[in-house]
Amino acid sequence: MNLIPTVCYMFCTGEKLYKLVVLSIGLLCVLQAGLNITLRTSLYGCEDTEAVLKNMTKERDEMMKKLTTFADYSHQGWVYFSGSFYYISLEKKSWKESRSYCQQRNADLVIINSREEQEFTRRFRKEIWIGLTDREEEGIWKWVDGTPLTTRFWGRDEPNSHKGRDEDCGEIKFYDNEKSWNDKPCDIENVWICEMTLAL
Ligand code: MMA
Ligand code: CA
Repeated sequence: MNLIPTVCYMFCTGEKLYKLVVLSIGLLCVLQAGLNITLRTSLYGCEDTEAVLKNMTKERDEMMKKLTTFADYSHQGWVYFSGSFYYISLEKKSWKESRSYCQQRNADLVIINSREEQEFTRRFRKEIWIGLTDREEEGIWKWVDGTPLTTRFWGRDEPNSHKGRDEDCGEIKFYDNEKSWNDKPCDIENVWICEMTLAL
């Protein structure tokens, strides 16, 4: 094709010029649309990367927080066992005071819901307050988180409200036996075990 006559032909007559303008506008529109689509997809890609980064940062911070908590509690004498931190006291307090001690440290008196946990509490070989009470309703024993008893390790003939006394708080007493729990008056002073369950 001979270019010069063609270009001249297109530009030299008014009608052809008009056609060229329409064609150019059409082409520009197509180009614009293409560009729009390209830009949009690449920008969405960026947003994705940003979201992933944000998520990774969040996960990192959460993990660091857990690690720091882990270090802090270990440092203060808490021991880790199967998903929870436990603290066994050196002093003795009433059941209620023992419980506040735990609550002030983001924990509560120990809740025993497995044989492993039961063994764990027994091995200290002491009379120890646990998170068990029937203070709200006599004879209805509940854990401090409000859950009813499922696994029970009451000692022989316990709970017995011994000699008609109000024995509304639970302790480990007969630690030589797997069935070690006893009900005892809440105002007596015992050592205690706190448990802080780690969020999954
Ligand atoms: C203590 C007291 C009671 C318990 C009996 C079991 C003598 O009282 O701990 O709560 O039931 O011992 O012998
Ligand atoms: Ca008792």
